[in-house]
Amino acid sequence: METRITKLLGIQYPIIQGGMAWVAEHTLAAAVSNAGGLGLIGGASASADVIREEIRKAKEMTEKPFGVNVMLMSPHADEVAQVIVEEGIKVVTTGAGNPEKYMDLWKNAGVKVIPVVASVALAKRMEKYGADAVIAEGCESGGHIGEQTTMCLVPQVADAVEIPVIAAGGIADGRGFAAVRMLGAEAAQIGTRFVASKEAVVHDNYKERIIKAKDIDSEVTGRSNGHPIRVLRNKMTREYLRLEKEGAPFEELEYLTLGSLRKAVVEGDVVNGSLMAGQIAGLIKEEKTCEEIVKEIITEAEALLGGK
Ligand code: TUI
Repeated sequence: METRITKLLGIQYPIIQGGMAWVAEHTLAAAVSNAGGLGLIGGASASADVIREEIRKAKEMTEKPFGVNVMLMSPHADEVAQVIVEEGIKVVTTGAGNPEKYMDLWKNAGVKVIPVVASVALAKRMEKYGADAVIAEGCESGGHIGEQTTMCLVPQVADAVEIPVIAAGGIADGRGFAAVRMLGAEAAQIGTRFVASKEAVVHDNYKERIIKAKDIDSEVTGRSNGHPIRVLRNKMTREYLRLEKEGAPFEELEYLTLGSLRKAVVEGDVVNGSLMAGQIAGLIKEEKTCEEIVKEIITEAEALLGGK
């Protein structure tokens, strides 16, 4: 299953792990890379020192390439951008913004830059600024999302740019993987499926909510204030959506979700915590190792694609 992405990144399978805040730490990143995909450390809002430590720990756990995701709304994004170069990281994905101001720094250091885009316009702009590939992320994804679905966004981005396209949002098995290959993607970025992996250092309560999730358990908070975040329904989302309807101030609402992601991931508070997860959570039925996840997706997709 060779594509321009496997060649660009020097990986065996065209599967990229999502750079999920609090979830994508060194253990998960190393496990995905060891399974033949590209693991990523999620920078989220962590300090540059924390990211440096995470990178060093991942290096001890894998010889394979792995990357760092820079969440561009982080107050520490400038320092994290620098740490990536200092630590010799060879691939960066970015999210929740436009990474133009870091392009020269990274390109000059030989870092492959792969921005997440939620529109054709940003994909074209990123290509012009020297991006090596783009991740077209549909609104089926967990966490901070754009407006368009994976089904509609991926083929339009694939038609609009020459660089390889990675699809994200709603992919958790070989069928989803094969589908996005048919839409023109040369790899898939997968998030939620890896949250429910054995190696993800995530509270068991969180994993269990993903495994028990039904198709209709996904909810989007923050649509009205321009900060849509996809999560699994719980007491927090009910409260959030009620406050949102009443026109509560943005700060109050923002605190309710972002402040509570840690509560869900680390403490296992699935009642008040923010259970960021994609719409595909309903498809995930058991915890598996990253190796099992990657192998099963590739085997199923190969059978479906028949050498395509
Ligand atoms: O970034 C994500 N997903 C995330 S980040 C996150 S943690 C967080 N912390 C504080 C504030 C907000 C979030 C949880 N989930 N996915 C990548 C992604 N990027 N999805 C959509 C976008 C995006 C949207 C608009 C990228 C660029 C963009 O426009 C940039 C511009 O300036 O035109």
